[in-house]
Amino acid sequence: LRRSNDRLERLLILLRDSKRVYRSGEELAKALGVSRVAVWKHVKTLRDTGYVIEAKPKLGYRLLKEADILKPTLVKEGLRTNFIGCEVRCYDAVPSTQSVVKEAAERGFREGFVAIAEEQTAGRGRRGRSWVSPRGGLWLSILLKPGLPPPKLPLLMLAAGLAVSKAVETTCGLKAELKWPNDVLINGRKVAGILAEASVEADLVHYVVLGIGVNVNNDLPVKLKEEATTLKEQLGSSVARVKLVQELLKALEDEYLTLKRGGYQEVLDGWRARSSILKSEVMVSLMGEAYEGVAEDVDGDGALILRLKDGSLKRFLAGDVTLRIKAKG
Ligand code: BT5
Repeated sequence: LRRSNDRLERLLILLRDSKRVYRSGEELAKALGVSRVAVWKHVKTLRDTGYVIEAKPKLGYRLLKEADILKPTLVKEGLRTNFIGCEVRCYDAVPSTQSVVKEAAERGFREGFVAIAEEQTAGRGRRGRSWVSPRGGLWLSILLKPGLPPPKLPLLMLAAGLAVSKAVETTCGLKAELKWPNDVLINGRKVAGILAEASVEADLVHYVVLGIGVNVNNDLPVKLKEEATTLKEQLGSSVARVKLVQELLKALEDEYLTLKRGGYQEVLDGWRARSSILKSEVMVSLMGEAYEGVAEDVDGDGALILRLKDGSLKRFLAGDVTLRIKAKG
């Protein structure tokens, strides 16, 4: 099965490379080391997954329209990173890519390993919340071994949000804002969420499993329609997830390397520039308590600094922020 999958992906790359020019069955068969009948079978499989491939007697095959499936070779082809995505595995359906990567981490996988799923049956948010992950979205987890001091770990979440926002902008031309600590919003609605789960022992961070979920071409349940959105909805047309994931991994690697060399302020400045909450009136909820005030800033550890009504400052390392009214000035 694995070999036949490899051939399928190689066939796709060949068809893509020929940029709408016909490639003869014979040529393709030779390049793949299979029979012409096998080529035809692979073409049929690709068509079944949504690719539009024209077949003409005497001329051969040509690719007219891409399907939007995520496969390791397709993701890696043209990926501009050095180590994030060094190994990519794509799954049809898993409970959560977080668990896949956690298991890989325990088995000694290298930093940069990425697991992507077309669908998650038990996607996770923070603090036991669930993350709706139907087909058409981008659900992935990345294994990182940041070697950061544990107090700096929250910065990783901010860096990831920043990377998502940049990738969305590059790929779709949409402005995506950041809401502390882990939301990416378009026009005030959540388009992506981030989850960082660290394995920490004493003062040592063994590894971090960084989970990113982006609503791309997927549908959303009615109960989420008001608070959430998808790139497709915002753009009015489908988005190529392969391109998006490539841009995302590249942007993430850039931010990550900046953090690792101590460029905390650089990442924070990038985050501030895209923040939707700074200088606005917000409510922060944490463990059943609600605090109202103005979101003053994020500090060097990525904590949120809230100016309370009485003028005092309160620092939050976790919590959920609701935007109230935009403060004037
Ligand atoms: C998050 O949690 O925003 C983190 C989401 C991380 C998801 C990725 S997907 C790949 C990896 N594998 C996983 O299992 N998880 C990660 P939080 O801030 O707690 O937000 C959760 C809340 O967002 C839910 O309670 C819903 O209100 C809302 N929500 C759920 N699914 C959503 C979706 N697809 N889009 C927008 N909002 C959603």
